[in-house]
Amino acid sequence: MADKYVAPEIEPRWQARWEADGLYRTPDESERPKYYFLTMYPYPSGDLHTGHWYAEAPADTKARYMRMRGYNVLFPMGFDAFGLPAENAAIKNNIHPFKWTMANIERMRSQFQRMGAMFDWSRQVITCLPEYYVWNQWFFLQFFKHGLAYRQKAAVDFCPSCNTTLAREQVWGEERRCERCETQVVKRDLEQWFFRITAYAEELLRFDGLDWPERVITMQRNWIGRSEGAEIAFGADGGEEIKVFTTRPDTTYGVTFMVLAPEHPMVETLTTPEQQEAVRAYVDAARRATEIERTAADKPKTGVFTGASCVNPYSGARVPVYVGDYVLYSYGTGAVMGVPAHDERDFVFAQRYALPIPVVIAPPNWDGAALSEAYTGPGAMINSGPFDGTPSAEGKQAVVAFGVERGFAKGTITYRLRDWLISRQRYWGTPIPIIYCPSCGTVPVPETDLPVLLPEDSEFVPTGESPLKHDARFKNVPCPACGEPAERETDTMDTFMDSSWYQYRYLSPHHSAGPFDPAKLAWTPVDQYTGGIEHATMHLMYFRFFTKVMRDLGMVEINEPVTRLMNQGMILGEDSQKMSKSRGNVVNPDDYVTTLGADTFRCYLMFIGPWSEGGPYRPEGIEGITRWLHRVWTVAADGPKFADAVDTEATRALLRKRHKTVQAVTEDIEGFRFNTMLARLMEFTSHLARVKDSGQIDPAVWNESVETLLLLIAPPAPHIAEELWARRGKPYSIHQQRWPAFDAEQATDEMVTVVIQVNGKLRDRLSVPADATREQVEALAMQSEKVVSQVEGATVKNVVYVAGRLVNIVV
Ligand code: ANZ
Ligand code: ZN
Repeated sequence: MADKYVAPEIEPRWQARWEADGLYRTPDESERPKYYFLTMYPYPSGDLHTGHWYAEAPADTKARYMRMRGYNVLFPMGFDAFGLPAENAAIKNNIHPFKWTMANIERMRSQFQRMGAMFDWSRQVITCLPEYYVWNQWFFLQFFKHGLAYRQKAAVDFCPSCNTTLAREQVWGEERRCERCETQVVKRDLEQWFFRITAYAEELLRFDGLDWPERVITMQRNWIGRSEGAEIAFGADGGEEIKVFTTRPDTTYGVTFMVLAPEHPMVETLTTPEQQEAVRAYVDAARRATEIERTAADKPKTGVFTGASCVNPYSGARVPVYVGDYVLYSYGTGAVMGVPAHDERDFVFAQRYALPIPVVIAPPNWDGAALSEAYTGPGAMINSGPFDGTPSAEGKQAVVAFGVERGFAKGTITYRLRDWLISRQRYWGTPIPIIYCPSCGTVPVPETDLPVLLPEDSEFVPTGESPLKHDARFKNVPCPACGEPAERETDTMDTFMDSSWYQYRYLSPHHSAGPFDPAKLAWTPVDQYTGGIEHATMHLMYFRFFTKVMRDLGMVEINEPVTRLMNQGMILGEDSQKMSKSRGNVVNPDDYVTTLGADTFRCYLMFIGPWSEGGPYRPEGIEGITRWLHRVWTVAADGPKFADAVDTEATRALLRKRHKTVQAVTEDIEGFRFNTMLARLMEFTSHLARVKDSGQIDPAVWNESVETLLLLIAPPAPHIAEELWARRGKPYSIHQQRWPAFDAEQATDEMVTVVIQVNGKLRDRLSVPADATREQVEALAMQSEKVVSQVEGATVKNVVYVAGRLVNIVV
């Protein structure tokens, strides 16, 4: 009897060997086809937790499988090392963010290695190192040069008592109070840097050729929010024009009021002296609320009359102008024409302020009575001058064309997507490479002066203002253009910048002549990307945007960074809640790894349920996996003692089981169904265990079957597979072997025809698998329609069964 399966002894031994041999180094040149498998890199928060394992172990399994399928697989890993948590932890533990981050990275990398993941660590990327973030700065300069980076005032939260701006996390509660002094914050406009992602809105709506989850595509579509409609100009008092964006030009004859967003510049110019005070109070209050609060469906639609009016260019009607916070300044033109009969928000607004609600689109079977709610459907236009009788769908075009001809309307497309605000008033990020000079203005740092290093000795405790502002040595520099004293930009970049192009850095992580070596571009695009659904919009939008800009700058030739995307679900605590320290439901993977081993934990996580769905952790399930791996050991570590006689039936059955298993496991891994893959492997193992002791399996078939089992478990359980492979005297390494093939014909069940009789008379013939049990065949016979019609109402007295030949039902 071979010694027992002791994972904690086996696993570190193989890990050291793989590392020493560079088994997982990915060559750039290979005869094998390339396969770039990218999984979202983690934030170096300190410990590799179960969530990381849940994301990475199945990804590693798939990557290993692709390698065995004959691909040259690039499977890199790195750390998303800038960002707020490092600053917070640094403050709490009184340690520099750099030290804290690098120590965490060390620790997490060794945990990844202990997981048995086949990452090629020679390609590691750490975004907080100058050799990485220098290219963030370089990209920024290219964007700037091409008009894709610009500076503009944008609203940030500001505490009037502390006299400082606040990060979003520093604003508390519904009342939006400062976390330090509890004063209500206000919005303040700060000059901030933006990337012009809106220039790509239309292209970002196209997903041709992408194998992405429908859910992500929908989320991105909604995020971009394309609306077709028209811009219509209403002449206001004093000769100014109010432009509105509407998706329903067909309702224009039903406008009874106008609403401006509180931030709209015309609020100030239009408000009459009598309304001054009321309007100002309303605008101040509105500026304290967030967009989400302002546009919540259940929030009352409020407003204040400005005292001014404007004229509907279609009907000539004069309508009052309000300011109201359900209108957002950042969308469309920041002004809305109120059509209460056909828009829900306008309807409640009109009711509240007793404004008329004329119907201009006739609802079906409408009797002319006043509406009790807005009618938003289609219908014939009425009370609409020359358009009366026109169906609303047609009316949209006709009304716009009419206005275009007369110069007060134009067809437009509006997007919800906003430009990407990249400025952060934080220390732990990439400095923005810009210098402000009193005489030359905004001067980009010359490329030759990069990187602009993040000073290590700045005070980084957040004050709400950019910490670098208080670092005189950083801030005061000569202007690169004229040499006179100037000031650096002291904001740092959003960390989504780092992850927007990191997949290119893995190709040549230490390349110093550019963000990546163009000679390595054959790796792109990424063939498979995996990660959490929480990145469906921001990261995955910026990611696509970057590649499109890089294409337009002539750096790459692809249109999309990722061909195939897969989102895993989330692993929850035993209580089905998100794992968190405060809930006390956190599962520590290290505990399992040191006792049961990484293979067990990997397989267990994959066995919980479909990877795409996630689910709660169930500690009892881990025993099943433990038992299975011990059984694999018993089956494969040695033996059997082959008898002289060979049972050909049993041998044939094993062979068939082998082909069936290879086929099913292959299909399951392809489809990321790791749970059913493991179920098949368990079944196959049981089959092997069942027939092992007889010793009557043909030795060649036995050995082939056992070795097939090991090859199939090599991706999910790489250590035990390698160990047993070696014990069987097979050549190192199992991870360099080809994935086993199967013969579809041999994988299908052998069928036999069974005759079905009722009281000795032939009634039906059924084709059943040769290895079907008596119960299965009897059940099938009883379901046969021809049998049912004979047996109905009668009592079955006896069933005669001749295996593989006949069923006779006696009634
Ligand atoms: C008149 C009208 C009549 C409208 C009607 C709708 C129905 P989507 O589809 O989301 O693009 N709107 C325009 N700008 C706005 C802003 N800045 N803040 C809040 N609402 C705004 O919505 C477009 C519609 O939302 C526009 O069409 C406008 O109301 C409103 F029977 O114009 B509509
Ligand atoms: Zn200058």
